[in-house]
Amino acid sequence: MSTFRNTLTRSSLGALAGLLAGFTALAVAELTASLVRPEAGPVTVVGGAVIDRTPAPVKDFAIRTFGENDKIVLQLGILVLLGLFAIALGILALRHRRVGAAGVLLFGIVGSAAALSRPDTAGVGDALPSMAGAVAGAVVLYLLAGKAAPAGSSPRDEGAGGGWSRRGFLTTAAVTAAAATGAGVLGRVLSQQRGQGAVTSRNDLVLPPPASPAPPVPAGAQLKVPGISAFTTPNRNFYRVDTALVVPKVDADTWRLKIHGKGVTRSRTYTLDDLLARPAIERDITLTCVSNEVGGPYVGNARWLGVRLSDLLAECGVQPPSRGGKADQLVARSVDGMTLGSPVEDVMDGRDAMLAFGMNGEPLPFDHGFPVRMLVPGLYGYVSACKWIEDIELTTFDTYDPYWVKRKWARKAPIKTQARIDTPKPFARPAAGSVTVAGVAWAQHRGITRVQVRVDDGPWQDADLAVQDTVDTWRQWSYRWQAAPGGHTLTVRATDSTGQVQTEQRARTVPDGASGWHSVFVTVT
Ligand SMILES: Nc1nc2c(c(=O)[nH]1)N[C@H]1C(S)=C(S)[C@@H](COP(=O)(O)O)O[C@H]1N2
Ligand SMILES: [Mo]
Repeated sequence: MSTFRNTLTRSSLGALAGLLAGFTALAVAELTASLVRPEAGPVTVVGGAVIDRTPAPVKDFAIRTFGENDKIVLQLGILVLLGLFAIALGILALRHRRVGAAGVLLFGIVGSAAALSRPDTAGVGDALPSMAGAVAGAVVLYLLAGKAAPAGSSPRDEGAGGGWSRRGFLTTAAVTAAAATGAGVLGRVLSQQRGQGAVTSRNDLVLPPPASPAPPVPAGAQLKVPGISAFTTPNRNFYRVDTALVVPKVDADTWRLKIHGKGVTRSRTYTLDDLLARPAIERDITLTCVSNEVGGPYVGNARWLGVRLSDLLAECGVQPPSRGGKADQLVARSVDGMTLGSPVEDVMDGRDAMLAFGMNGEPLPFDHGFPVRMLVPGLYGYVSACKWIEDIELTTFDTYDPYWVKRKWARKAPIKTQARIDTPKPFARPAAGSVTVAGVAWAQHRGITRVQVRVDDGPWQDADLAVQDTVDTWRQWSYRWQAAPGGHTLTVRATDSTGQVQTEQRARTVPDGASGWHSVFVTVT
């Protein structure tokens, strides 16, 4: 009995030693990362490497299940796993100190490998945080295991600290915990300070007045129906989809954009001041994510300020393929190594493809790509809307597959015509009588010309369309329904200006966007 109790207490000492070693490793790694590159921290690089390798259906599942919290869930998952391994290594180290310590080093190697495998790796320096953390963790585990092990229990691993002493163990543990916490906090503070230049550059940015302003949003574009989406999505509510575990903080003063590649006769590099000095265009554009399910939330509309992309391309000598240009794919690359490919033809066909630096009257928020992002009306975000852009390469679809295309998503992805019911909400219980059914419909760059609503299996009825802002924005609609008591299914479908009626055919989001009709079930009381 007492042996059993001894084993139990010793195991918990081992577990504690393991957790402390893991905590020290992470804290030292974060401190090192704050000196090398905050994005090279072990949880960030391992999380990034997991994202890079996540098959499209799993990524879609994560977005469906966790929504925009998917990244937090991923990081928590990594921490929990690390904690469990740390406990196991701690208990192992009671008997085999060197093996336990070596196990910690192994995690350092895994972290370093993950760091070097990221598309945005800045070189071997990125391996440093994980390695430094692992060495610190291994030392802590070796020392603590020595203090926790009874003298002579391990014939081969008799270190200087051999021999169980409660006071020795607890003192070492407390000192370690305090030192690691200090290192971790210092790392956080230093990382924050690194982003300070970017924050200042954003605060100091004065947006130019547009040479080509967007007309005011027509009064009739926003319906006064409770529960309908705002026509212009406020920045704080604008959906965010990207692979960045740490939002890049780019200093506008040192930011550069390079345009180069096939068919570029004059390769050029632009500063933000270069772009701000050009005639600015202001445009309302609705952005949609290919991962948006039918009826889903990953769509938003904003007023963007920026410069015409086709002007810059023309300045660099680029011609669209229809005029003999050699490149048919424009690959945009961000500071975090993301690549997105758009058809050169679409970007230069006269639509308002732009490099934006303003969003709804303020500089781009960091989450949405500060200082500059790309936008192409009519294309899903993953083939057009590069945030934190720093490089544009003209190439061909035959020779280069960007990030998502390597992961089974389509090379070309125009936005599919969609309509969404915003109100009533699913499973709402409206009172019988007049019920307003309303929502939004979008078919960017084609425009919405008709929206129809169906109650149960009844006939399609025309909804009232709100005033159209532009063909590049979504359009609101409403339908006054005389609701009879009981359960009812409301279904909506839209028609775009090409006459194409939104297909009933259900498609998953992979590879080129979801299709099908949005339905909502309600119980009229
Ligand atoms: N650098 C970078 N740009 C990116 C992405 C990304 O992961 N990294 N995601 C793209 C995708 S899939 C979409 S839908 C849009 C979303 O833009 P938002 O987050 O501003 O809404 O950004 C695009 N631009
Ligand atoms: Mo997306």
